[in-house]
Amino acid sequence: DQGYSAWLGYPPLPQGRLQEQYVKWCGAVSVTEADDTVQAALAEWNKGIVAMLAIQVQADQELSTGALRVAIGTFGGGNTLIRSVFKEADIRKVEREGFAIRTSADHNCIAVGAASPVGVLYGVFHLLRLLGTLQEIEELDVTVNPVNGLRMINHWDNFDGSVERGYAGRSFFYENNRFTGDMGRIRDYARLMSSTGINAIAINNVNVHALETLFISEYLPEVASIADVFRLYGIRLFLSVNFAGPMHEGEVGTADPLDPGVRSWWQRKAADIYQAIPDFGGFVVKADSENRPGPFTYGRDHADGANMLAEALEPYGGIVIWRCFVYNCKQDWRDRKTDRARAAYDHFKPLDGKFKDNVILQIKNGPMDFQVREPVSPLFGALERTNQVIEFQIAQEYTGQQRHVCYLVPQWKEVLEFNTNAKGEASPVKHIVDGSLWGNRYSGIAAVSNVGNDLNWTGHLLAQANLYGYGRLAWNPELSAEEIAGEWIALTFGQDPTTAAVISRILLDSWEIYESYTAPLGVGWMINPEHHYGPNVDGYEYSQWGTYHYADNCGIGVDRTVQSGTGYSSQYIGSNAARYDSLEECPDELLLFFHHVPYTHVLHSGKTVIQHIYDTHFAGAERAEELLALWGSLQGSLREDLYVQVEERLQGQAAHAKEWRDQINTYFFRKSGIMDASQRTIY
Ligand code: BDP
Repeated sequence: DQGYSAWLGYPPLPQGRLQEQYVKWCGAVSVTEADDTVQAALAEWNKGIVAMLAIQVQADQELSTGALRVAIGTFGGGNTLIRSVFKEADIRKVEREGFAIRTSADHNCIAVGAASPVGVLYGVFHLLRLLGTLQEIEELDVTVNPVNGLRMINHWDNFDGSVERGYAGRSFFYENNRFTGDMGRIRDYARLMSSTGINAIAINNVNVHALETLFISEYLPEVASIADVFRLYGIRLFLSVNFAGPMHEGEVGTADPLDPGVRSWWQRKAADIYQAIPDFGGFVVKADSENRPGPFTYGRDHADGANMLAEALEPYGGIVIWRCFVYNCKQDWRDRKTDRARAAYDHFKPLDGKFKDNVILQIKNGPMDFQVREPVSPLFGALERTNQVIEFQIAQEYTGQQRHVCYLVPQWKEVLEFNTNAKGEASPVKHIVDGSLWGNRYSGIAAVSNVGNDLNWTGHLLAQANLYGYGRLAWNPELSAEEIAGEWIALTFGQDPTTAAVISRILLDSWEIYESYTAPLGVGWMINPEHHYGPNVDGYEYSQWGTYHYADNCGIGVDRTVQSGTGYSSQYIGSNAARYDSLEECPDELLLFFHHVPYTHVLHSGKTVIQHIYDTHFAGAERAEELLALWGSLQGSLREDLYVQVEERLQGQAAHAKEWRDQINTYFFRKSGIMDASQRTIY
């Protein structure tokens, strides 16, 4: 299996009281609806029960009336058990994608009821998860609704089969400019995603190349067949589109958003798409960014561009997801006043309130680009009248590329908890992206996928925890990183407590460890250009991408203060702006993001910047080695096929962490000429 079944492998549960309880209640199931999604839920239920409890599930009709059973269905679906267990008041609390589960002694059943078939499916996944994590089920009484409306995955898959920033093999959607037609795999993928609560997937790269512009015309039938599979699992399909689409197909000589020919071209496309895919989600657009076409070419702004597409999709209920990753990638590195970090805010803040209400702006979590440490994007809090989703990157482009373990849920949690001050004290990012702070029509979370056609989906088996964790967090940001890790471990590896403790520790320490041996104190980058893997302190220092550390013999860091720097700190609100702007108050982990300081500057930790660099890099490499030892303690207690693949990755990580340590320490020793206080060897 090699990890193919991921967290839906349903490892057998240990004998004991709970397992007996499950056998007692779960031996029979009552389902009356033929709906495909309800049937998918039933199939999942049967699969899970057979595997976890080693019993066959009897169908309802074969039972005597008093026997215990699980009843699954929509409130209006005609299942008498569902209708008798849930009263009007219960039903009112369940939203379109939510569900209720109640153990009813009176009716001898556990009822999983929902307003819609997909709610039923989510409810079944929930109940299976309760079993897989050994929870009591005799007194269940819960109503669960997703916190975020849009829970989206963005694929960066190309039609040629490559995956931009993909670290888990090639695409399973395309190969060689054709659709793979591997519906089995696509269905398994949809199941996995749906089990975490994902309800939207964009299947092609935001960088849309010439042939991919044909996804909305010539290739619509193939796209539609993927949408058919997604639909079973409550997932709406989205496509990334090329803003210059009308020109690519040669029918219109311009892509000017205000040109009537362009507008009607997109309207015709929308009509064709909805003919083939009635529940098509909409478009994802990367415009005027990294050489992609966009409205700037025509002197139009991004509201003009987005609204034109929104108008085309509006009659069908479609939405435009317009990315805010817009910056000048050809800036002059000698000019310390230009600052890529400012770009998203500078471009989009002035457009607040100008977008149609089926446009959503998609904002990367930080102002730069998915670094191991960045402040939260100041656009969160700045847009009061605009739908917005946050964009995370599950793919570990800058966090070890799925060769290093880096559990990102703690990072995402930190971002979601960040208080923007937008509406006083309690204005965390999570309440902006769930739509509650400003009362947005659309809101939610999107993230760049980390999957490919590797048998285990994510290359590094432990990177599955990020995929799982992302979905769970998008469903409910209140879950803790520990809880999510615990679930994933139990569902993947089974119930052994020692295994759980070891893997949980590896996951929860991994972000901090990765951060400690890579770029220090929030400055970011220091990686090899283009492929972005491995240390290269000056790799981007003298290029045009706007990603600098400004290290010289006296000091390091980017001055983003108002007085002497780029003024970026002023894009934050109130105390956040003041804290980041102040050398004294700026948190250590972001010091070099906001300030240029001498190597002898003393941190809140009491260490100088240079000693911090040395210490964290020695400790980080050592801790990477310990991860391997920790994993080694599980040999024999884990399935061999799973054990060996992680062992191999952790060996690579331990060696590579030393390379990082040595390059970074050497670089700064030579630049600064300052000895390590502990006199360790630095080359
Ligand atoms: C950067 C990637 C690049 C993407 C870009 C984006 O390096 O490949 O195209 O983001 O988000 O992180 O559009």
